[in-house]
Amino acid sequence: MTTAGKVIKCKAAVLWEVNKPFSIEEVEVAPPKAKEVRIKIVATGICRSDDHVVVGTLPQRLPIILGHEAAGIVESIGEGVTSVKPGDKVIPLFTPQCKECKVCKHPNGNTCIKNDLTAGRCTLQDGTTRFTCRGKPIHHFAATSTFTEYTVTDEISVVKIDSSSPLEKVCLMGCGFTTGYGSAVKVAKVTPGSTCVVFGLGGVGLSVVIGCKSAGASRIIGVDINKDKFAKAKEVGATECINPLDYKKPIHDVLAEMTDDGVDFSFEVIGRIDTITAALLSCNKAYGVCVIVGVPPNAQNVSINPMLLLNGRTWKGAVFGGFKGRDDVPKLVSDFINKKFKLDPLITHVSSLDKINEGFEMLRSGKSIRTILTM
Ligand code: PAD
Ligand code: ZN
Repeated sequence: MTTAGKVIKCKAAVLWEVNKPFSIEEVEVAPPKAKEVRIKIVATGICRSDDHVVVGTLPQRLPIILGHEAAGIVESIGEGVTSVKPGDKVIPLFTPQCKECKVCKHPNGNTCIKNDLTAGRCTLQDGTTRFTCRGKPIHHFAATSTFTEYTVTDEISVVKIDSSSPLEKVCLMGCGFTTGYGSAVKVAKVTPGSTCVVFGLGGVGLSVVIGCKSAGASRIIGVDINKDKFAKAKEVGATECINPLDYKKPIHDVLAEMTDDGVDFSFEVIGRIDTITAALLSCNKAYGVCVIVGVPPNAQNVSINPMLLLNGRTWKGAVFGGFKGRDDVPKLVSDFINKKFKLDPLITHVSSLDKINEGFEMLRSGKSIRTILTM
């Protein structure tokens, strides 16, 4: 029996209030309108950005269905959709690609003006939601909302991937892997033989390490206050790891001594003001490149002496590794299928949507890298 054109009742994890657990609810998912796609989610990862919303540092409109790192299969399409069809394997994109705006048309821009991260409407492009629970409309997160068995996205926020893709792994291409890997290879443009430092060795930081290694960096230093992350970091390519808590000196001074005056490329993959500053100070003042990847707490500023840049440093930031979702994600998935890199080391736990709260607890306690929830 086809579900196309009908409301689908399914299970979803709803966040009703900040700092409260998710509640597993039956939700109604309306059919896709014109230029929209309804997707059966197969697997979704838990990313720290979801947790930023739960704890209130990334404010969104509530109630909401979070989740933005997923893979699934198209269930039905709205009028005028041409890039995907029912049955296609797809990845929802929290950074859309309309292909028409000034940013999409620029070779180096990826934050399409239609992205909802800056707009913060927590709806689809038409300004309304497709989710209802207990008679109330439920908001969308970053136009993806993947902690649900079915979701609806705009066509600009979804991309078809190879039909042989293992969805329970390539879901990481929807955020963590792509963000980290691209921050190294596309944003920083890490060079062969260079020295890199990565602050924060979670799912995104480890993906930066993988990117640095594949770009040919000869020295990759991991920095984390949780030494339990070091073994995995070395497994994916870190040549050494240090814990700032083991030193009396500021960590950028320790790194300056270790690297003869600063690294070529530094990455902040935590989302803290103090480590954003430390990462900037850790790269060489004449030619170092520092990339901000971590999402900092809302409305907090970094104060720096402009002299830190005047000598020649470059300071950049990017979402989604600077990649254009609809152009680049299918290529990354093919690279994965062709064994250019591994995703398995990032996946420490596989669980079900019902266990979402335990999954978030493991992220907060530092016990997991990525937990994948399968539907
Ligand atoms: P995670 O929580 O798995 O990893 C963060 C790591 O940082 C952990 O290993 C912590 O132990 C470590 N850490 C915490 N505090 C410190 C400290 N003071 N000094 C050193 N290490 C510390 O998170 P994640 O890997 O899922 O995400 C990392 C950040 O990247 C987070 O802010 C998230 O919101 C952001 C992100 N940005 C994008 C983007 O597009 N720019 C995409 C996805 C995630
Ligand atoms: Zn994410």
